[in-house]
Amino acid sequence: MSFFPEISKIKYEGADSKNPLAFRHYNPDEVVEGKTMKEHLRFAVCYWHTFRGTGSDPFGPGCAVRPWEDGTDSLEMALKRVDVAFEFIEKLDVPFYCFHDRDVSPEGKNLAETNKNLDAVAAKLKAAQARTGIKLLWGTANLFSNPRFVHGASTSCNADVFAYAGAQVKKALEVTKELGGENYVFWGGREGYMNLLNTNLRREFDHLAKFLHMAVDYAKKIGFTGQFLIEPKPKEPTTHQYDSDCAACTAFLKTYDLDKYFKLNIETNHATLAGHTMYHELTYASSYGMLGSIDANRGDLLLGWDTDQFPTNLYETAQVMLVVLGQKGIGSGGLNFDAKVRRESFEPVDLFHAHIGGMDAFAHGLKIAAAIRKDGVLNDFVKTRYATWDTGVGAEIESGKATFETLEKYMLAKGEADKNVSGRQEMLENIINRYMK
Ligand code: XUL
Ligand code: CO
Repeated sequence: MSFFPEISKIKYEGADSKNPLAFRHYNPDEVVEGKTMKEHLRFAVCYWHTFRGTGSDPFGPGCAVRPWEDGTDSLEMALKRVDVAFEFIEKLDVPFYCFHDRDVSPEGKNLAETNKNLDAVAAKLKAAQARTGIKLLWGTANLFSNPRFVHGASTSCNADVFAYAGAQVKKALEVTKELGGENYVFWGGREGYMNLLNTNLRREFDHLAKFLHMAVDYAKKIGFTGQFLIEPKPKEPTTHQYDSDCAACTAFLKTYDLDKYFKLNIETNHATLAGHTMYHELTYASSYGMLGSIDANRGDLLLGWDTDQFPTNLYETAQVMLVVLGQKGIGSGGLNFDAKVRRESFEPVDLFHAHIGGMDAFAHGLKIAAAIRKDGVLNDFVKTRYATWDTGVGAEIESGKATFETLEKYMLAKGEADKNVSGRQEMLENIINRYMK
C-alpha cells in the first residue's frame, strides 16, 4: 500500500527543469571536491516535524491533512507510521533519518510499558532500514514534553525526575545502538531556568554534567561508538537555556571534562535566536574542532521564536558549506532538516516541496562554496591580512618567545607600528556575489 500514490521517486533533472517535484541541483552522484554530493551533504529527514507535526499553534489545533493518521497515539498507529516515513524518505532519496524516542512510539502507563512500545517500533524501524538502506543519523530522547519534566530533566529540582530521565536515555542509547545510529544528540529541552529566585544555578549545571558523564559511561559499557552531540539553543522553552550557544556549550564541556566526548549539533534558527549568524556559530565550533553535525533550517528574522522553516537562502547554505568544506567534511554528522512546513501548507505534497527545496538549496550552496574555494581569493586575502604574524615580532608572539619587555624594546626602537591596511569588506562581498548563480 502507498501513502503518497501520486508521487514517484524524486529525480535530478538539472538547473533548467521546471518540474517542482524534481531536483535542480541535488545530483547525489555528482562529484564536488573529490566526494559525491550524497557523501558531502548526508541529508536526514526528521521524524518529529515531518511525521508528527500537525500544524498546531497557540491559536488553534493542527489542520495538516495526513490521510494515513487515525487520530490516535496508539502503538498500532506508530507501527503504521514507520511505513509512511520510509516510503517518504525513499521517494525523496534521502540517506538518513533522525528521531526522538517519543516521536516513534507512544508512552505507556509506566516506564516498562513505554520501553516495550519502543522495542516494538524499533524492531520495525530496523527491518525498514534493512529493506531500504536508509540509515539512522542520530537518535535522541524527548525529555521535555511529558509534564514530569516541568522543571527540567537532569537539571530538575526533583531528583526522581533526574532518575527517570537517566533511565529514559539509557533505553534511547540502547535503541540508537541497535539501529546503528551514527550519533546521539542531547538537546537541552527544559534544561535552564525561568527565574533565578527559585533556582540553584550551580547545582543544576553540576547535575547536567553528571548526567552527561553517566551517558558517556553507559555508552562505553554497551559499546555504543557513535558521536555524542550537544545542540545549543539560547531560549525557548526556558528564559535562559543552559546550552545557549556554541561558546557556552564549549565552555561547559571543558569545565566538566566532557569536551573529548562531545561535539556540537548546530541549528541555524538557534544560532539566530542567540543573536549570532549560523556562519559565526559554525566557524566558532569548527575552529575548536567541535562542529559535529547540523540541524538545517532557518528562522524568520522578523520573528523572535524558533519557526523551524526549511532553508532556502543560498548565501546561508553557501556559508555553511564553506565551513564544512573548510574542515574537510561533516564526519559522522549530517544535515538534518529540523524544519516544518508552514501551517498553511497542509497537504502531504508540501512535505516533498519543502525537502526538495532544502536539499536543492544546500546542493546549490555546496557548488557555490566549492567554486569560491577553487578561486582561492578569500583564503588568499585572509592569509595576506595576517602576514605580519608569519615572521618577525608576530612569529615571536605566536611561538611564545615574546614578553612585554621584548615588545617594549622592539617598539621603542621602531617608534610607531606599521600602517594598517583596509579590510576591503565591500570588495569581498562583491566577490562573493559573483558566485551567487
Ligand atoms: C528543538 C530542537 C530539537 C532537537 C532535538 O528546538 O531543535 O528538535 O533538534 O531534540
Ligand atoms: Co534541532
